[in-house]
Amino acid sequence: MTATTKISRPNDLSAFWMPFTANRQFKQTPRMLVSADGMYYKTDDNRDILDGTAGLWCCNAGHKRPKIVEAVKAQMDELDYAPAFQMGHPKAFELASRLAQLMPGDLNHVFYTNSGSESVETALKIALAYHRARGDGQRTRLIGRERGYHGVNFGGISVGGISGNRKTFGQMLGGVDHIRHTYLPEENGVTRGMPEHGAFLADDLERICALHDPSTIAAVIVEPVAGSTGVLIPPKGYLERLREICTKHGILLIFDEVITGFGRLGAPFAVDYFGVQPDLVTTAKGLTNGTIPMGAVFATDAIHDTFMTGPENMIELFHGYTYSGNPVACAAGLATLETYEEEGLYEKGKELGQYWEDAVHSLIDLPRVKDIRNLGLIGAIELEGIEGFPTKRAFSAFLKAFEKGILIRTTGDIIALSPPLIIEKSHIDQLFGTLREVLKEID
Ligand code: PXG
Ligand code: PLP
Repeated sequence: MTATTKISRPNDLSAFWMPFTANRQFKQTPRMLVSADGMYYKTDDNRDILDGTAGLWCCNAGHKRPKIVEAVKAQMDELDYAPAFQMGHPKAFELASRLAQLMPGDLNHVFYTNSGSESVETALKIALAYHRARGDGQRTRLIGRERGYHGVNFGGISVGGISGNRKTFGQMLGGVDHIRHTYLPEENGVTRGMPEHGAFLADDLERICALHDPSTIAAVIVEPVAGSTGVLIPPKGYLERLREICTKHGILLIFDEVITGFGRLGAPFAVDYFGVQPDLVTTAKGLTNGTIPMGAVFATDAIHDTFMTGPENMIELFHGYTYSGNPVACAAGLATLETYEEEGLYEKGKELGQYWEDAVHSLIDLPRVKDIRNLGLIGAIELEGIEGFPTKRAFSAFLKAFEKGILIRTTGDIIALSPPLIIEKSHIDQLFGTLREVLKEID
C-alpha cells in the first residue's frame, strides 16, 4: 500500500482505541467520514452530511479552505519541523504577534501548546509560577467551577466539574475547589441569549475565599460560556462580578476560550463579546481551523513581565512542548486568521445571530424538549431523559440525524450545535428542518 492509497473502509477496526466513544457499539455500526468541503462532510457511502458542529467546535471557517490547505502544503515543503527550545523560526513569532493584536487589552504574550487540554495545564502552571515569582508563593489553590470542562489532563479534570471525567481517575490535584455552576433552570429556562437572573452566582467565589482565605488562592478558571457540559450561558453581570472579586483578592482570572475563541460568539473572543478582561486566556481548536493540532495561552504584560527578571541567561519558565509553535501548525494558524478576517467570520455570529436564535427556539413546541439556550452561533436543545437511561434519547437523535444527513453533538441528553461560521440561512433551514423531523421520530 502506498502512502496515498485511499482507504475508505478499513477491514479491521480493533486497533484504534477511540476517544470518548462507545468503542464496541461504534465498531458494530461504524460511521465513517471520508472527505469534507465547506459546510459538508462526505461519508464512505457517499452521503453528504451538513456539519452542525464545526467538527468538534473547531472548523470555524468550514472545511478544505484553500488558503489553509495551500499554506500547510507549502510549509511542509519549506520547513517541516524546528525545535522550539532555544531556537526559533519566523512564523512562530509572526503568528504570536498577530494573535496578540487580535486579542483585546494587554493580553500580549502567547505560549504555544498543541491542544485545549495542554493550554489549560499551561495556564494553571503559569498562574502558580507567577505568584511565586512575585514572592507570593503561598497562593497555590486553583478554583474551577461545577460543570466546567477544561480538557482531560490531570490539572484540567481537577479544576473541571464533570463527574464522569473525574470519578475513575483517583485523587486529582490537591488544593482545588469549585464554585457553583451557572445553570438555573427554574428562573432561566428557555431564555434567548444571556439570562437576566443569576449574577449573584459569582458571589460563590466569596464563600470559597472565606473558607480558604483569599491569600491562598492563585487562580480561578471558567469557560465564559460552558460548552462541553451542555451550553450554559452566563447570566448578565456574572462575569463582571467574578472579575471584581478576583481583582479585589489578587486572584488571577483565567478564561478558557477553547470553544468561545475565534468567532464563535460573533466577536473574535469572549473577552471582546463580554467586555470582561481576564489575566490569562486559553485557546485551541479554531486557532488552526481544526486542521493541525495547536493551542495558545495568552498572558497579560503584567504576568509575562514578572517572569522577565533575574539573570538573562536563565530559562524563565520551565515549561514547553516538543511541538510548541510547530511550523506547520503556525502556517495553518496564519492562513486561518487570514481566512477569518477576509471573510468577515468574526462578525457572522452577530449578523446571523437573530436568524440562528429564532431557528433554535423554533423547536420549543416539540414534545420532550425541556429547555433551549443560545448565544452567538451556539445552540442547545435539552431533552427530557428516558427514565433510567440517561443520554439514550439524545444519542438516538444523534444517530437518526446522521442517517438524515446532519451532524449534531450530544452531551447527556442535551443536543449542542455550533456550526462553521460560514453557515448560510439555507443551511440553518436544513439543519433545523431535519432536526425537527428527527425529534418527531425518536422515542
Ligand atoms: N477547554 C474547553 C473549554 C474545551 O471546550 C478543552 C479545554 C480541551 O481541548 P482539547 O483540544 O484538549 O480537546 C475543551 C475541548 C464537545 C467537545 O462535544 C468539547 C471539547 C472537545 C471535544 C468535544 O462538547 N472541548
Ligand atoms: N515523554 C518523554 C519520554 C519525552 O522525552 C518527552 C519529550 O521530550 C515527553 C514525554 C513529552 O512530549 P511532548 O513534548 O510532545 O509533550
